[in-house]
Amino acid sequence: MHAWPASEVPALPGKGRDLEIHDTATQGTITLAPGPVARIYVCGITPYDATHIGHAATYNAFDLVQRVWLDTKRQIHYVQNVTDVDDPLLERALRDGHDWTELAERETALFREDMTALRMLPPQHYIGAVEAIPGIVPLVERLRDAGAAYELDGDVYFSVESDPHFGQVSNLDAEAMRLLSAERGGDPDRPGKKNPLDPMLWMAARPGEPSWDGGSLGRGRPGWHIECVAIALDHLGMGFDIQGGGSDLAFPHHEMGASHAQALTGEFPMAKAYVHAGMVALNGEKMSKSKGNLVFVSALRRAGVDPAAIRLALLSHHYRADWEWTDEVLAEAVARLERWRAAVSRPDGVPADALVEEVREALSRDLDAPAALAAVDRWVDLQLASDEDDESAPGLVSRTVDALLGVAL
Ligand code: 5CA
Ligand code: ZN
Repeated sequence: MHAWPASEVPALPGKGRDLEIHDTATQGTITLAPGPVARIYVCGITPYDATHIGHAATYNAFDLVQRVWLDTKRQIHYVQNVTDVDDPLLERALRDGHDWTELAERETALFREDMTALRMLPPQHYIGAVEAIPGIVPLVERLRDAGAAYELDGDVYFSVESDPHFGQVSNLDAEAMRLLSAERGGDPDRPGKKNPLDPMLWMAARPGEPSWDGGSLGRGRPGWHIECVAIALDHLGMGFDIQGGGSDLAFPHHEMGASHAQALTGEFPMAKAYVHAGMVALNGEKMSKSKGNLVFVSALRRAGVDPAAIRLALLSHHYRADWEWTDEVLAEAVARLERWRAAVSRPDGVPADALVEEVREALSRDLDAPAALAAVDRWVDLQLASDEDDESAPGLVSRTVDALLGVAL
C-alpha cells in the first residue's frame, strides 16, 4: 500500500539526545541506542471508521519518537500495518450494507489525509493484512510444524504454553488476561482450546466471509497478532527498537506477537521497547469505534479547525497519560497557536538557542511534550514582552517547533 507524503523536517543546529522511553515489558525507562538506522513498528488502524482523536494521540506519540531520532541524525526504518480484514471491519460492512474492501479503502484514504494534515511522518512500508497473507501462511505452518500451534475444527490456534516468556510484555495476572482476551478479540470460552488465552493464527473460511488460499492450512484468513508479526519480521527483523500502539494493545496483541515471534525465532523480545500511549476519553469513556463516542480529526478539519491546533492539543498531554478530550482542550490549543504565531512573526527577538536544548531535553525524557510546550510558552512570553533584536530567533523557534513537535507556525 502507499503511505502518505512526508512533510519537511528542518535540520536544527547541534545534535539531539538519545531517547529514554518507558518500556511496558520491563516496567521502567530505558535509553535506546539504535544504530545508524533506528527501527520502529507502529500498529496501524483497523479501517472501519474515521480517524478519531484517540488514534491521532497515539500516532502523535510515535511521530515524536521519529522526530527525536531524526534530530540525533539517525535514519529511521518505520513500518506500519493496516488491519484491512478482521471481524470488526467485516461486521461494520455487513451492518451498513457496504462492500468490506470499499469500506477499508475509503477509511484508509481518509486516515492518510488526516495523517498528512497533522504532519505525521509516514512509514516507509505501509502494509495491509491482505497483502501480507502470502507471508503469514508459511509462518503459521512453521508454528504448527514446531508444535507451537494446533488445529481446532479447521481453525489454527497458537499455544501460549509453548512460550516460556509468555506474560512478560504486559505483566498481567491470569485473571486480568482472561478478561482482556474476551474484551479484545479473543475467544477464551471456546470449548476445545488447550488454554483459554490461545489466540487464533488462521481462521478457516466461514460462509459469506472472504477467504484466501492458505496452502496446507486450507482456505481462510489470518489472525490479528500474526499479521503484525509477519509484517514486522519481514520488514524489520527481530530485535527492532520499538513496537508501539495504544495501551489497549499491550494485551493481548503485543504479548501474543512477542510469543509468536519467540516460537518462530527462539528470541525474546521481538522489540527492545514496548511503548504504549494512554487512552483518550470522551464524556468519561474511552473513545472507541465500537462505542461510537468519537471526535473525528476529519470532522474538526471540516469545521475549519487548524490541524496545527489539533496537534498542539494532543501535545498538551503526556503520551502515557489517559486524558479526556473537551472543547476547552481545543480552545486552549487554538489560543496557544495564535500566541506562538504572533511571537515568531516578529522580525527579531529573544535569543532561542537555550530553547532548542530545552525542547530536546524534554522530548528525550520519555517524550515529555507538555514540558516542551511549557518551554516554548516561556520563550513566547518573553518574546512578546521584550524588544530584543536577535534576528535569527523567530526562525530558529519556528524550525524547532516544526522539526521536534511537528507544528507548522
Ligand atoms: N489494527 C489494530 C492494531 S494492529 C488496531 O488496534 N486498530 S485500531 O484502529 O483499533 O487502533 C489504532 C491505534 O489507535 C492503536 O494503537 C490503538 O491502541 C489506538 N487507539 C484506539 N483508541 C484509542 C483511544 N481512545 N486513545 C488512544 N489511542 C487509541
Ligand atoms: Zn498490530
